[in-house]
Order: sequence, then structure tokens, then C-alpha cells
Amino acid sequence: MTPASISTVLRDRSLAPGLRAIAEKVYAGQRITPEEGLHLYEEAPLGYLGALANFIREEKHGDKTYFNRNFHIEPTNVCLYTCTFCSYSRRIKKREDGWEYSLEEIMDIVKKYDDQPVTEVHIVGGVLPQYDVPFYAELFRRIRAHRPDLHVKALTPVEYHYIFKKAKISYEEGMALMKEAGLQSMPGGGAEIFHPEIRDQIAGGKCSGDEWLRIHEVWHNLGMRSNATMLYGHIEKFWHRVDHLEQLRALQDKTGGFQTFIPLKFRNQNNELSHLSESSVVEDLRNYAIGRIYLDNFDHVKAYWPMIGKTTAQLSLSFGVDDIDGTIDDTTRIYSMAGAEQNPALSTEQLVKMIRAVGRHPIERGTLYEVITDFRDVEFSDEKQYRGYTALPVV
Ligand code: V47
Ligand code: SF4
Repeated sequence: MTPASISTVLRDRSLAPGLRAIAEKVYAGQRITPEEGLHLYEEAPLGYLGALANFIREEKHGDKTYFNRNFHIEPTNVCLYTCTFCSYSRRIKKREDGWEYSLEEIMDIVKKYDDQPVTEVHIVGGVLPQYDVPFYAELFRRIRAHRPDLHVKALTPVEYHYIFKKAKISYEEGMALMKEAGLQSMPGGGAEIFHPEIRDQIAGGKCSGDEWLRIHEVWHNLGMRSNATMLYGHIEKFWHRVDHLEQLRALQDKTGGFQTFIPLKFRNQNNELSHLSESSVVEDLRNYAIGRIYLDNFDHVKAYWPMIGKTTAQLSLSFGVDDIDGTIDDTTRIYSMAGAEQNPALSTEQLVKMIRAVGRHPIERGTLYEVITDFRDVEFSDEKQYRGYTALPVV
């Protein structure tokens, strides 16, 4: 597809010189600096950002928009840590209000999906002492033995740092052990904001930004892939976001192991930061776009629709996003407990229609972006109403 929108931006004689220089760089496939990243956050209008991010998105993927069929397992909602943004965890002191599944109970959940065409199980939850290295190694082994075709994407450096420290083993030993037990990839959670000025206030006590990055590096060095998130829209300033993006980009230069960047919008219900207002949809779209522009070495940018809602997810597809996560059912409570208004359940047909409704080309992918079903020519019986829509104009 031709980069019509970015050409329009470049033809605009009234464009401020700083923004013009960045647009020219993006058009030439060059990397922007941290100063330019900050300039985008502070000054760039939404339409301009959309034009640049959409140019990159279409250079990389055309209209292709990915989703997968997955389900979530949250072994517990009790946690030793007390992140102030977290609506989900029941403090260890109020343990009786939460759930703590045993290995057998988790396997029962896995088995519930035996006759369903899901390709991935995403496991993440609170941190508790009984969930240690032997527990998770046994869990991964059992899942892989039970259903070898199911990709195990599990835990974050928050859990790994805790369990390896407790077991007195290095990150290298620990991640090798997890790989051997059947772990196939690592989701992007627990990143929050890396800079200690913010991290210490919102996620004190859990792994630091450097430790989070180091565990991903060790995992990548084993030839494995992972994702990266950024929790934004709370107490951080724009420069903290740029710092976060810069650290992700630098590690990706070293390892190439990240697949997808997933900005996570802070949701404000039922947590200690409820007094903060949430970012606007405009700010969410600007943030997706800047993530896409900054992370030139990441293949994918994902909008996690259960958190931002279906409409913003559709809009995001014109602001750099090429992936809208999965056809998850109601097995994740992280966002519904934090105030996301959506019931996180969408069938494959609904997801495909959602993507097509904004003129994009839906592809069901596996965790590693292998194509499972290309929906370009698959038509559902009542779909005529969606024909004729085109991609949102971004000028
Ligand atoms: O680490 C917790 C975030 C993350 C809130 O890799 C919140 O494919 C907003 O990482 N408001 C877990 N965010 C979810 C996650 C994820 C989700 C989907 C796909 C992938 C992937 C990863 O959720 C946590 C934390 O950063 N979170 N509470 C809140 N109130
Ligand atoms: Fe625990 Fe994760 Fe919630 Fe922090 S965000 S309290 S580590 S479950």
C-alpha cells in the first residue's frame, strides 16, 4: 500500500520543523532519538502520529491484522506484593478472599479446553511461596504431556525473579530449567515503568526494571521469544515512557527476542490509584503510535482489547497496531476487576468481523506468528453489512 498519509504530512508547509524532521526520518526508515520521542509525546498531534505509525505498520504488515485463540489461567489472585495499580490481587493478609489453585485444579482448567481449537495457554497471576520452581516445572511438564499442541506462554520476570531467588539459582539456570520443563514463551507483563523513580512508588519490592530486562535477555539467549508491555497513564511523565521504550529498543538490538510490544492503559477502579483519572482515547492512540514509531526493531504492536475496549482496539489498527490479542473467554479477571467495561469474550467470528469492519485483513496466528488461518476470503453468512468500509483516514 502506498504511504499516502505520510506524503500528505510531508507536503504540509505549516508543519513545525521538529515534526517535519521526524516525519522525514520515519519516511526514510531511520530511527528516532529519545529527544525526538519526547518531542512526539509533548507536541505531536494525533493525525500526524497516525500517519507516521500507519506508514510503518503498513510497510511491515500491509493490512494484515493478527489475533490468536488462547485462554488464560490465573493460578492465584493472592500476592505477596502490593502494587498500587493492581485491582486484582487480594493481599496476603486477606488470603481467604482469593483463590489458590493446586496443580490438579490448574490441569482441570486446561482439560476444559480439550475439545476447543485454542493454540495457546497464557498463565499469569499473583506471587505466592508455594508456587516455586518445582511447582511450575511440574505444571509445564504436565500441560505439555497432556496437550503437546498447546503453546505454553507463562509467567513474567516478577515470578521468575522471586522463585529463582528462593531456590538460590541464577537466572541462567532457572530459565534453562523452565525451558526444559516445557515453557515456550514469556508474556510481557510485570514491566510497568522501568524507571525506579516511578517503579518504586507503584510496584515496590518486586523485580527491578534491570532485573526484568535481564531475565528477558537470558530467555532470548536460549533462543526463545517473549513480549514486552508498558503500563502507562498513571503517575509517570512522558520522559519515563521514553526511557522505558529506549531500554526495550536497546535490549531488542542485542537479542532480537521480543516479538510484540503491548502498551497497557492504566485502569483506575478498585485499586490504590483510583483517585487518578484514566488517559483519554486520544492519548491511548497517541501512545500506540509513538510506541510503533520508536520501536523500529519490534515486529508487532498489540492492542489488548479486553482492556481498552473493542472500539479503541479497532481505531488502534490505524495508529500502528497490527495485533489485537486473542479470542479469550472470561478466564482473565485482571482488567474486569480494574474497571474495563468489556466482558472479555469474543468469538473468532466476532474478532474477524471487528477487524474487517475497519478495512483490515484478519489472520489467526499461533503464538510465534505462524499463520493458522488466513481469513481474507472466508465469509460469514451475515457479513454483507460490513462490506465497503475502508481503513480509517489518518492525515
Ligand atoms: O503486569 C495490572 C497490568 C499486566 C492493571 O504478553 C494493569 O501477550 C492496567 O502483561 N490497569 C498483566 N493494567 C497482563 C499482561 C498481558 C496482557 C495481555 C497479553 C500479554 C502478552 C500480556 O497487567 C501486569 C500489569 O502491568 N495491570 N493492573 C490496571 N489496573
Ligand atoms: Fe502482585 Fe502482579 Fe498485582 Fe503486583 S501487579 S500485586 S505482582 S499480582
